[in-house]
Amino acid sequence: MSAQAPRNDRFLRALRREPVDRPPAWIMRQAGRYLPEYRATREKAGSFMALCRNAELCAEVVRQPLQRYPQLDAAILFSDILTVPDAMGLGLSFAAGEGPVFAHPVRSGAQIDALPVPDPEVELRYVMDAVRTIRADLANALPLIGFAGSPWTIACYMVEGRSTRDFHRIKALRYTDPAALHRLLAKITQATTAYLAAQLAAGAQALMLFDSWGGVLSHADFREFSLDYGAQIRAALPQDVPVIWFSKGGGQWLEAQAGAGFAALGLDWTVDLAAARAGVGQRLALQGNLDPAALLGSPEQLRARTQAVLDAAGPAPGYIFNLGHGITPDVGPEALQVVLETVAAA
Ligand code: 1CP
Repeated sequence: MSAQAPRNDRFLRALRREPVDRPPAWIMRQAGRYLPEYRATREKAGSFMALCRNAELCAEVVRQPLQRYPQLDAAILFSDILTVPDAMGLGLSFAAGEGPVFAHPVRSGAQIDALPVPDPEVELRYVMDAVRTIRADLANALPLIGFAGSPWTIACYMVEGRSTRDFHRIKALRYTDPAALHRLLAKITQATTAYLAAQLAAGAQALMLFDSWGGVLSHADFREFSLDYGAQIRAALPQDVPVIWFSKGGGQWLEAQAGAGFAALGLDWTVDLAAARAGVGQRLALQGNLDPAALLGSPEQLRARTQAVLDAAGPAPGYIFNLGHGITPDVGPEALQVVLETVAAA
Protein backbone atom coordinates (compact mmCIF):
# COMPACT_ATOMS: atom_id res chain seq x y z
CA MET A 1 0.00 0.00 0.00
CA SER A 2 1.25 3.45 -0.88
CA ALA A 3 1.83 6.14 1.73
CA GLN A 4 -1.14 7.88 0.14
CA ALA A 5 -3.66 5.20 1.25
CA PRO A 6 -6.35 6.69 3.48
CA ARG A 7 -6.48 5.61 7.15
CA ASN A 8 -10.09 4.51 6.68
CA ASP A 9 -9.86 2.21 3.66
CA ARG A 10 -13.16 0.26 4.04
CA PHE A 11 -14.56 1.82 0.87
CA LEU A 12 -11.49 1.08 -1.28
CA ARG A 13 -11.26 -2.45 0.16
CA ALA A 14 -14.92 -3.13 -0.65
CA LEU A 15 -14.36 -1.87 -4.20
CA ARG A 16 -11.61 -4.50 -4.52
CA ARG A 17 -13.98 -7.07 -2.96
CA GLU A 18 -11.67 -7.56 0.03
CA PRO A 19 -13.13 -8.38 3.48
CA VAL A 20 -14.15 -5.44 5.70
CA ASP A 21 -15.26 -5.24 9.35
CA ARG A 22 -18.62 -3.74 8.27
CA PRO A 23 -20.04 -2.43 4.99
CA PRO A 24 -18.58 0.96 4.08
CA ALA A 25 -21.15 3.76 3.71
CA TRP A 26 -21.36 7.02 1.87
CA ILE A 27 -24.42 8.88 0.62
CA MET A 28 -25.08 10.44 -2.78
CA ARG A 29 -25.49 14.22 -2.25
CA GLN A 30 -24.14 13.87 1.29
CA ALA A 31 -23.00 17.50 1.04
CA GLY A 32 -26.26 19.17 0.16
CA ARG A 33 -29.40 21.05 0.89
CA TYR A 34 -30.77 18.74 3.64
CA LEU A 35 -27.98 20.14 5.88
CA PRO A 36 -28.56 23.63 7.37
CA GLU A 37 -24.78 24.20 7.47
CA TYR A 38 -24.64 23.54 3.69
CA ARG A 39 -27.41 26.06 3.07
CA ALA A 40 -25.48 28.63 5.14
CA THR A 41 -22.26 28.09 3.14
CA ARG A 42 -24.13 28.29 -0.15
CA GLU A 43 -25.70 31.55 1.02
CA LYS A 44 -22.22 32.88 1.83
CA ALA A 45 -20.99 31.85 -1.67
CA GLY A 46 -23.95 33.58 -3.34
CA SER A 47 -24.96 30.77 -5.68
CA PHE A 48 -24.37 27.09 -6.35
CA MET A 49 -21.88 27.76 -9.18
CA ALA A 50 -20.04 30.37 -7.09
CA LEU A 51 -19.72 27.69 -4.43
CA CYS A 52 -18.34 25.22 -6.99
CA ARG A 53 -15.77 27.84 -8.10
CA ASN A 54 -14.49 28.45 -4.55
CA ALA A 55 -12.15 25.59 -3.56
CA GLU A 56 -12.04 26.53 0.14
CA LEU A 57 -15.84 26.58 0.37
CA CYS A 58 -16.01 23.27 -1.55
CA ALA A 59 -13.74 21.75 1.11
CA GLU A 60 -15.97 23.25 3.80
CA VAL A 61 -19.15 21.64 2.47
CA VAL A 62 -17.38 18.29 1.92
CA ARG A 63 -16.27 18.39 5.57
CA GLN A 64 -19.77 19.17 6.93
CA PRO A 65 -21.36 15.70 6.62
CA LEU A 66 -18.09 14.03 7.72
CA GLN A 67 -18.18 16.04 10.95
CA ARG A 68 -21.82 15.27 11.58
CA TYR A 69 -21.63 11.56 10.72
CA PRO A 70 -18.40 9.81 11.78
CA GLN A 71 -19.77 6.61 10.19
CA LEU A 72 -19.17 7.92 6.63
CA ASP A 73 -16.36 6.07 4.87
CA ALA A 74 -15.82 8.22 1.77
CA ALA A 75 -15.96 11.85 0.66
CA ILE A 76 -17.13 12.96 -2.79
CA LEU A 77 -15.87 15.95 -4.71
CA PHE A 78 -18.23 18.91 -4.41
CA SER A 79 -19.03 19.95 -7.97
CA ASP A 80 -21.58 19.02 -10.63
CA ILE A 81 -21.80 16.82 -13.71
CA LEU A 82 -22.77 19.87 -15.79
CA THR A 83 -19.36 21.57 -15.42
CA VAL A 84 -18.23 19.68 -18.55
CA PRO A 85 -20.91 20.97 -20.97
CA ASP A 86 -20.51 24.42 -19.40
CA ALA A 87 -16.80 24.27 -20.29
CA MET A 88 -17.82 23.24 -23.85
CA GLY A 89 -19.47 26.65 -24.15
CA LEU A 90 -23.14 25.94 -23.41
CA GLY A 91 -23.53 28.62 -20.73
CA LEU A 92 -24.80 26.89 -17.57
CA SER A 93 -26.95 28.66 -15.00
CA PHE A 94 -29.21 27.45 -12.22
CA ALA A 95 -32.56 29.23 -12.24
CA ALA A 96 -33.97 29.45 -8.70
CA GLY A 97 -36.25 26.48 -8.06
CA GLU A 98 -35.93 25.36 -11.69
CA GLY A 99 -32.70 23.41 -11.87
CA PRO A 100 -30.01 23.72 -14.54
CA VAL A 101 -30.52 25.75 -17.74
CA PHE A 102 -28.17 26.06 -20.74
CA ALA A 103 -28.18 29.32 -22.71
CA HIS A 104 -26.87 27.56 -25.84
CA PRO A 105 -28.25 24.02 -26.20
CA VAL A 106 -26.96 21.96 -29.16
CA ARG A 107 -29.57 20.82 -31.64
CA SER A 108 -27.84 20.31 -35.02
CA GLY A 109 -25.00 18.28 -36.45
CA ALA A 110 -23.17 21.51 -37.31
CA GLN A 111 -23.39 22.74 -33.70
CA ILE A 112 -22.15 19.37 -32.48
CA ASP A 113 -19.15 19.43 -34.82
CA ALA A 114 -18.23 22.94 -33.68
CA LEU A 115 -18.08 22.01 -29.97
CA PRO A 116 -14.63 22.33 -28.40
CA VAL A 117 -13.11 19.66 -26.13
CA PRO A 118 -12.08 21.58 -22.99
CA ASP A 119 -8.64 21.32 -21.39
CA PRO A 120 -9.43 20.27 -17.81
CA GLU A 121 -6.57 22.28 -16.32
CA VAL A 122 -7.72 25.42 -18.16
CA GLU A 123 -11.51 25.69 -18.51
CA LEU A 124 -12.11 23.28 -15.63
CA ARG A 125 -9.21 24.43 -13.48
CA TYR A 126 -11.62 25.42 -10.69
CA VAL A 127 -12.74 21.77 -10.36
CA MET A 128 -9.13 20.54 -10.20
CA ASP A 129 -8.37 23.21 -7.58
CA ALA A 130 -11.35 21.93 -5.57
CA VAL A 131 -10.04 18.33 -5.82
CA ARG A 132 -6.57 19.41 -4.64
CA THR A 133 -7.93 21.53 -1.78
CA ILE A 134 -10.42 18.87 -0.61
CA ARG A 135 -7.78 16.13 -0.80
CA ALA A 136 -5.37 18.21 1.34
CA ASP A 137 -8.18 19.04 3.77
CA LEU A 138 -9.06 15.34 4.21
CA ALA A 139 -5.44 14.67 5.22
CA ASN A 140 -5.73 11.00 4.18
CA ALA A 141 -8.45 10.28 6.75
CA LEU A 142 -10.89 9.10 4.04
CA PRO A 143 -10.77 8.37 0.31
CA LEU A 144 -12.01 11.03 -2.12
CA ILE A 145 -14.36 10.08 -4.98
CA GLY A 146 -14.16 12.08 -8.21
CA PHE A 147 -17.04 11.96 -10.68
CA ALA A 148 -18.59 12.93 -13.99
CA GLY A 149 -21.85 12.37 -15.82
CA SER A 150 -22.12 9.58 -18.37
CA PRO A 151 -21.93 10.81 -21.98
CA TRP A 152 -25.60 9.91 -22.56
CA THR A 153 -26.73 11.84 -19.45
CA ILE A 154 -24.64 14.88 -20.39
CA ALA A 155 -25.96 14.71 -23.97
CA CYS A 156 -29.53 14.76 -22.58
CA TYR A 157 -28.86 18.10 -20.83
CA MET A 158 -26.92 19.52 -23.82
CA VAL A 159 -29.68 18.79 -26.33
CA GLU A 160 -32.70 19.43 -24.09
CA GLY A 161 -31.09 22.56 -22.59
CA ARG A 162 -32.66 21.91 -19.18
CA SER A 163 -34.25 19.19 -17.05
CA THR A 164 -36.98 17.36 -18.91
CA ARG A 165 -39.67 14.77 -18.26
CA ASP A 166 -40.12 13.41 -21.78
CA PHE A 167 -36.63 13.63 -23.41
CA HIS A 168 -38.30 14.37 -26.76
CA ARG A 169 -35.54 16.52 -28.23
CA ILE A 170 -32.75 14.03 -27.62
CA LYS A 171 -34.99 11.11 -28.63
CA ALA A 172 -35.89 12.97 -31.82
CA LEU A 173 -32.17 13.39 -32.55
CA ARG A 174 -31.63 9.69 -31.88
CA TYR A 175 -34.24 8.75 -34.48
CA THR A 176 -33.65 11.51 -37.08
CA ASP A 177 -29.84 11.77 -37.01
CA PRO A 178 -28.29 8.97 -34.93
CA ALA A 179 -24.88 9.59 -36.53
CA ALA A 180 -24.87 13.16 -35.18
CA LEU A 181 -25.84 11.89 -31.73
CA HIS A 182 -22.95 9.43 -31.88
CA ARG A 183 -20.57 12.27 -32.79
CA LEU A 184 -21.85 14.21 -29.77
CA LEU A 185 -21.44 11.20 -27.47
CA ALA A 186 -17.91 10.60 -28.79
CA LYS A 187 -16.97 14.21 -28.13
CA ILE A 188 -18.37 14.12 -24.60
CA THR A 189 -16.52 10.82 -24.05
CA GLN A 190 -13.25 12.46 -25.08
CA ALA A 191 -13.88 15.48 -22.81
CA THR A 192 -14.96 13.31 -19.87
CA THR A 193 -11.98 10.96 -20.14
CA ALA A 194 -9.59 13.93 -19.95
CA TYR A 195 -11.64 15.46 -17.12
CA LEU A 196 -11.55 12.28 -15.00
CA ALA A 197 -7.85 11.69 -15.72
CA ALA A 198 -7.20 15.24 -14.48
CA GLN A 199 -9.26 14.57 -11.32
CA LEU A 200 -7.07 11.51 -10.67
CA ALA A 201 -3.91 13.56 -11.18
CA ALA A 202 -5.31 16.16 -8.76
CA GLY A 203 -5.89 13.50 -6.07
CA ALA A 204 -9.19 11.62 -6.56
CA GLN A 205 -8.83 7.99 -5.39
CA ALA A 206 -11.92 6.42 -6.99
CA LEU A 207 -14.30 7.61 -9.71
CA MET A 208 -18.02 7.41 -10.31
CA LEU A 209 -19.95 7.87 -13.56
CA PHE A 210 -23.54 9.08 -13.05
CA ASP A 211 -25.75 7.69 -15.82
CA SER A 212 -28.78 9.38 -14.31
CA TRP A 213 -30.86 9.12 -17.48
CA GLY A 214 -29.67 5.75 -18.83
CA GLY A 215 -33.01 4.30 -17.75
CA VAL A 216 -34.99 6.38 -20.27
CA LEU A 217 -33.38 4.59 -23.21
CA SER A 218 -35.19 1.75 -24.93
CA HIS A 219 -34.03 -1.80 -24.30
CA ALA A 220 -32.54 -1.87 -27.79
CA ASP A 221 -30.61 1.39 -27.28
CA PHE A 222 -29.14 1.25 -23.76
CA ARG A 223 -25.90 -0.43 -24.73
CA GLU A 224 -25.30 1.49 -27.96
CA PHE A 225 -26.08 4.98 -26.67
CA SER A 226 -25.07 4.78 -23.01
CA LEU A 227 -23.14 1.78 -21.72
CA ASP A 228 -20.62 1.52 -24.58
CA TYR A 229 -19.47 5.12 -24.03
CA GLY A 230 -19.12 4.53 -20.29
CA ALA A 231 -17.06 1.42 -21.04
CA GLN A 232 -14.82 3.45 -23.37
CA ILE A 233 -14.10 5.94 -20.59
CA ARG A 234 -13.36 3.11 -18.15
CA ALA A 235 -10.99 1.45 -20.64
CA ALA A 236 -9.07 4.71 -21.23
CA LEU A 237 -8.38 5.32 -17.51
CA PRO A 238 -5.67 3.57 -15.47
CA GLN A 239 -6.84 0.03 -14.71
CA ASP A 240 -5.89 0.17 -11.01
CA VAL A 241 -8.37 3.01 -10.38
CA PRO A 242 -11.81 1.76 -9.32
CA VAL A 243 -14.69 3.20 -11.36
CA ILE A 244 -18.33 2.93 -10.21
CA TRP A 245 -21.06 3.00 -12.86
CA PHE A 246 -24.58 4.03 -11.81
CA SER A 247 -27.41 3.79 -14.34
CA LYS A 248 -30.55 5.04 -12.66
CA GLY A 249 -33.44 2.97 -13.97
CA GLY A 250 -30.97 0.49 -15.47
CA GLY A 251 -31.87 -2.48 -13.28
CA GLN A 252 -33.04 -4.61 -16.19
CA TRP A 253 -29.58 -4.43 -17.85
CA LEU A 254 -27.30 -5.43 -14.96
CA GLU A 255 -25.77 -8.34 -16.85
CA ALA A 256 -24.53 -6.05 -19.64
CA GLN A 257 -23.29 -3.46 -17.13
CA ALA A 258 -21.43 -6.11 -15.12
CA GLY A 259 -19.39 -6.99 -18.21
CA ALA A 260 -18.25 -3.45 -19.00
CA GLY A 261 -15.09 -3.33 -16.86
CA PHE A 262 -16.31 -1.38 -13.83
CA ALA A 263 -15.23 -2.12 -10.24
CA ALA A 264 -18.77 -1.59 -8.99
CA LEU A 265 -22.33 -0.96 -10.11
CA GLY A 266 -24.62 1.48 -8.34
CA LEU A 267 -28.19 0.21 -7.94
CA ASP A 268 -31.30 2.33 -7.60
CA TRP A 269 -34.08 1.42 -5.15
CA THR A 270 -36.19 -0.43 -7.73
CA VAL A 271 -33.61 -3.23 -7.92
CA ASP A 272 -33.82 -6.43 -5.83
CA LEU A 273 -30.31 -6.29 -4.34
CA ALA A 274 -30.16 -10.01 -3.46
CA ALA A 275 -31.25 -10.96 -6.99
CA ALA A 276 -28.72 -8.52 -8.45
CA ARG A 277 -25.93 -10.18 -6.45
CA ALA A 278 -27.06 -13.62 -7.51
CA GLY A 279 -27.16 -12.43 -11.13
CA VAL A 280 -23.74 -10.77 -11.34
CA GLY A 281 -22.01 -13.20 -8.96
CA GLN A 282 -18.68 -12.12 -7.46
CA ARG A 283 -17.41 -10.34 -10.57
CA LEU A 284 -17.70 -6.86 -9.11
CA ALA A 285 -18.86 -4.79 -6.14
CA LEU A 286 -22.41 -3.46 -5.73
CA GLN A 287 -23.46 -0.13 -4.21
CA GLY A 288 -26.87 1.03 -2.97
CA ASN A 289 -29.84 0.88 -2.76
CA LEU A 290 -32.08 2.19 0.05
CA ASP A 291 -35.10 4.12 -1.26
CA PRO A 292 -34.26 7.80 -0.55
CA ALA A 293 -37.94 8.32 0.38
CA ALA A 294 -37.54 5.86 3.29
CA LEU A 295 -35.77 8.73 5.08
CA LEU A 296 -39.15 10.47 5.24
CA GLY A 297 -40.65 7.63 7.32
CA SER A 298 -40.51 6.85 11.05
CA PRO A 299 -37.14 5.94 12.66
CA GLU A 300 -38.40 2.39 13.33
CA GLN A 301 -39.42 1.91 9.73
CA LEU A 302 -36.19 3.48 8.50
CA ARG A 303 -34.08 1.18 10.69
CA ALA A 304 -35.98 -1.85 9.36
CA ARG A 305 -35.61 -0.77 5.73
CA THR A 306 -31.89 -0.11 6.17
CA GLN A 307 -31.42 -3.51 7.80
CA ALA A 308 -33.36 -5.14 4.95
CA VAL A 309 -30.90 -3.63 2.44
CA LEU A 310 -27.93 -4.90 4.49
CA ASP A 311 -29.51 -8.37 4.69
CA ALA A 312 -30.17 -8.41 0.94
CA ALA A 313 -26.53 -7.46 0.30
CA GLY A 314 -25.49 -10.60 2.16
CA PRO A 315 -22.15 -11.44 3.76
CA ALA A 316 -20.00 -11.64 0.60
CA PRO A 317 -17.30 -8.96 0.29
CA GLY A 318 -17.81 -6.21 -2.28
CA TYR A 319 -20.79 -4.28 -0.99
CA ILE A 320 -20.98 -0.52 -0.34
CA PHE A 321 -23.98 0.94 1.45
CA ASN A 322 -25.65 3.98 -0.17
CA LEU A 323 -29.11 5.21 -1.08
CA GLY A 324 -30.64 4.30 -4.43
CA HIS A 325 -30.31 7.96 -5.52
CA GLY A 326 -29.34 11.27 -3.89
CA ILE A 327 -30.61 12.32 -0.47
CA THR A 328 -33.39 14.88 -0.97
CA PRO A 329 -33.56 18.42 0.53
CA ASP A 330 -36.76 17.62 2.50
CA VAL A 331 -35.02 14.98 4.66
CA GLY A 332 -34.14 15.85 8.27
CA PRO A 333 -30.45 15.34 9.14
CA GLU A 334 -31.48 13.06 12.05
CA ALA A 335 -32.93 10.53 9.58
CA LEU A 336 -29.50 10.01 8.04
CA GLN A 337 -28.15 9.48 11.57
CA VAL A 338 -30.58 6.56 12.00
CA VAL A 339 -29.46 5.03 8.69
CA LEU A 340 -25.74 5.35 9.33
CA GLU A 341 -25.96 4.03 12.91
CA THR A 342 -27.78 0.98 11.58
CA VAL A 343 -25.06 0.37 8.96
CA ALA A 344 -22.27 0.90 11.53
CA ALA A 345 -23.86 -1.75 13.79
CA ALA A 346 -23.90 -4.32 10.98
O1 1CP B 1 -29.18 24.57 -4.94
C1 1CP B 1 -28.12 23.97 -4.68
O2 1CP B 1 -27.44 24.13 -3.66
C2 1CP B 1 -27.65 23.06 -5.73
C3 1CP B 1 -28.11 21.65 -5.61
C4 1CP B 1 -27.03 20.82 -6.21
C5 1CP B 1 -26.01 20.14 -5.52
C6 1CP B 1 -25.79 20.08 -4.03
C7 1CP B 1 -26.79 20.64 -7.60
C8 1CP B 1 -27.55 21.23 -8.73
N1 1CP B 1 -25.68 19.85 -7.75
C9 1CP B 1 -25.18 19.52 -6.52
C10 1CP B 1 -23.94 18.77 -6.24
C11 1CP B 1 -23.75 17.50 -6.93
N2 1CP B 1 -24.31 17.12 -8.11
C12 1CP B 1 -22.88 16.50 -6.50
C13 1CP B 1 -21.97 16.71 -5.30
C14 1CP B 1 -21.50 15.73 -4.45
C15 1CP B 1 -22.45 14.97 -3.53
O3 1CP B 1 -23.07 14.01 -4.00
O4 1CP B 1 -22.45 15.30 -2.32
C16 1CP B 1 -22.98 15.44 -7.42
C17 1CP B 1 -22.28 14.10 -7.39
C18 1CP B 1 -23.88 15.86 -8.44
C19 1CP B 1 -24.21 15.06 -9.62
C20 1CP B 1 -25.34 15.46 -10.47
N3 1CP B 1 -25.74 16.72 -10.87
C21 1CP B 1 -26.18 14.54 -11.15
C22 1CP B 1 -26.00 13.05 -11.08
C23 1CP B 1 -26.62 12.46 -9.88
C24 1CP B 1 -28.14 12.50 -9.86
O5 1CP B 1 -28.67 13.26 -9.05
O6 1CP B 1 -28.74 11.77 -10.67
C25 1CP B 1 -27.12 15.26 -11.89
C26 1CP B 1 -28.24 14.71 -12.77
C27 1CP B 1 -26.84 16.64 -11.72
C28 1CP B 1 -27.51 17.79 -12.35
C29 1CP B 1 -28.04 18.69 -11.32
N4 1CP B 1 -27.30 19.60 -10.65
C30 1CP B 1 -28.05 20.22 -9.70
C31 1CP B 1 -29.36 19.68 -9.79
C32 1CP B 1 -30.52 20.11 -8.93
C33 1CP B 1 -29.33 18.70 -10.78
C34 1CP B 1 -30.46 17.77 -11.19
C35 1CP B 1 -31.36 18.42 -12.18
C36 1CP B 1 -32.38 17.45 -12.73
O7 1CP B 1 -33.07 16.78 -11.95
O8 1CP B 1 -32.46 17.39 -13.97
